[in-house]
Amino acid sequence: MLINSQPILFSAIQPSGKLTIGNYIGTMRHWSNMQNKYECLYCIADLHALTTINKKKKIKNEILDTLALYLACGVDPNKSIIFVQSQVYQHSQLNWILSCFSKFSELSRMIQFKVKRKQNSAENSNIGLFNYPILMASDILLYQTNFVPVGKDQKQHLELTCSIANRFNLLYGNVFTIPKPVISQNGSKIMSLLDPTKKMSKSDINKNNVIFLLEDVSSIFSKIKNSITDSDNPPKIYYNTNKKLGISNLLEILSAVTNKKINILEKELNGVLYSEFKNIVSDSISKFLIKLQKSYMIYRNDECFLKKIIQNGAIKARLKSQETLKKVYSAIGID
Ligand code: AQP
Repeated sequence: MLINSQPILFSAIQPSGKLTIGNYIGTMRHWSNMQNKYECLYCIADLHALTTINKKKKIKNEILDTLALYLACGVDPNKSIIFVQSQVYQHSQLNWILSCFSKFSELSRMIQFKVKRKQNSAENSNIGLFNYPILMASDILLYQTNFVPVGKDQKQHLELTCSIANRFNLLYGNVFTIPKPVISQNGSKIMSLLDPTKKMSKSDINKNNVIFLLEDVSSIFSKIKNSITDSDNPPKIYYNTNKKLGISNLLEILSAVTNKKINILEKELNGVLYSEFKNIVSDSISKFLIKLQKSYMIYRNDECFLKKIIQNGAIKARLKSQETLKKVYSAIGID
């Protein structure tokens, strides 16, 4: 049973490839606990994924993989609404309306658009990539969301969501709730293993940069062994994202998979060599992934159950989002 008096929390991940430990640490690891404090909506953002995926590939399987991972991370369909974005047409409807309240100049400033455009070459960049933040604003605003747990990379998009909502509200009254980001102090931006100046991303062409949640654990040791640290002599393990990017990144990952605070880890790792530190990190990631993957497999093997969750989630999400869409239509006079 959903308790409607709780604040509303919305979070989503694109099924644009295999989910990474960055996705987990930045958002998913918080989802299970959040169900006790909020009315949660967990969305699989397949429309967003269309901006970057290979268009010849069908993402049906990725959607089911993503859902099974949500469940393995402790999302409970009896407590939360879990749904697939494309099955709730209200998202596309509001997307168009909000695009008429968004400015070209503000979208052009979005860092993620600039980064992805570089990766895709100008002629391969589609308009969806540019409009991505408006669809994200629609996702959030449709549910009168109070809180949005995100990684640091999405902060700018959330600020834009608030600007669009405020602009709309200023004209038409309080149609939309203004959402707040929930960005945790640690782990909100897990970096690439071979280049700790850039974010770990599921679409990275170099798979050695990334730890995937469903990858064979036998590859973890070599990925972590080759990860970039520093040449400090004597080697020292402490958290400092200005001076020690690589070490700090590994500490954030270790902290998330062991549930130990970074300052405790720093003490435990005092005097430890980098090679030994990397062994500890690899070992802890592997243990964590083996447990997660075991639970994932149980859910993933039951497609009937997964499809039922998607069906039920869509019904609930449509009902909820329709209330806001109705308000919006009425505000602009197209009801
Ligand atoms: N490296 C990361 N560290 C912390 N949080 C991260 N997130 C993504 N990467 C990291 C957070 O995960 C949520 C869902 O992300 P998404 O898949 O919807 O979009 P994204 O941010 O574009 O993620 P990727 O992995 O980089 O995907 P691709 O490669 O497809 O673009 C978000 O809350 C995000 O902050």
